Amino acid sequence: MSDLLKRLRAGDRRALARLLTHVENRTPLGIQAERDMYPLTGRAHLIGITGPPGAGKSTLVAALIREARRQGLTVAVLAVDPTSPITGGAVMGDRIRMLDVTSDEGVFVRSVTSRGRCGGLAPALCAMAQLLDAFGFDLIMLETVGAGQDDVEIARLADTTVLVLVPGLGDGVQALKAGTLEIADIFVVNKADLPGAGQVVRDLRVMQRLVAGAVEPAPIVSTVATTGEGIEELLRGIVEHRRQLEATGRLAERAQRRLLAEARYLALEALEDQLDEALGRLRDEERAALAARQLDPRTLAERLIQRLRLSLPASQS
Ligand SMILES: Nc1nc2c(ncn2[C@@H]2O[C@H](COP(=O)(O)OP(=O)(O)O)[C@@H](O)[C@H]2O)c(=O)[nH]1
Ligand SMILES: [Mg+2]
Repeated sequence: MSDLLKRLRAGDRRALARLLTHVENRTPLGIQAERDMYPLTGRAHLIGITGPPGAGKSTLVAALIREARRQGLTVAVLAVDPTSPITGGAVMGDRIRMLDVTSDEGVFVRSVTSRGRCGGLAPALCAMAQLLDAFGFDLIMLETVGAGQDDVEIARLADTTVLVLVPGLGDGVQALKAGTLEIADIFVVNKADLPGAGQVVRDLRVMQRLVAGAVEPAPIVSTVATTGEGIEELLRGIVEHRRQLEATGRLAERAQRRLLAEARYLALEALEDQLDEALGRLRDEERAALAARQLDPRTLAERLIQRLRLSLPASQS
């Protein structure tokens, strides 16, 4: 076992930070770390925090960290800001410094910049979250800017998805895409100190009545992230959501769906790589035959499939 991995298992945070980079970049050592630590995962509560830019997500995360620490829970944060990864990370860093928890072993914050090949967040984030889970953090918060696809991915990744809304969102709640509302396990109406917050809450309630079916409407929590108002209630709601998932067996169901999706994604990625490779090795005669209408694409596709070397890229052993 590599030295880094030994240190990780011994609870060394610097080893954790370095291995997270390996996992993010999917180096052989990162892949090895994922495999090695996998049996230790499945304990942490994964919490997705999403919503439009400027809604106060980072401030909210900082406030949640403070509350969680007060309750003796350890917290790791992965902050993703696709529009501005660097400043996004820096802003989060500022908030954390503000908290004065940089020397607190129970808090770990990291910004994530890399994206999967298909533009998706999930592969890197999922693997990084797993490493943090194995390391033993109680709560893992994933902060992402609400940008359509990312929201949905986060919801798939998280046990509990918190959608942060604020007053003054143009057309308000109506402007949100239907899919965005559906992913929320908990709604937060942040900046409750500003005019219009009450209206957002009322709009949400109306919306929930309209779509209400068998499902219980998601709780709505008003917060002022800058002062900490409503944060205790929010954390209580988050913890309660997971407790309910566990009690009804839906937690295991979600986890299984997530892990299958991850396996599918990894297999698909490897297949794509090898398919591209096989296409690159295409013989000149075949290219010519294709153009001359002597070889049809379907037959070529069959040949390509036969030429695939069906295995995942090897990890360091
Ligand atoms: N008035 C008010 N401002 C807030 C509140 N929460 C956050 N802000 C401010 O909103 C701005 C954006 O916050 P930030 O956490 O960076 O938003 P993010 O882009 O969603 O992460 C900052 O200037 C915060 O100080 C709140 O509850 N009330
Ligand atoms: Mg932010």
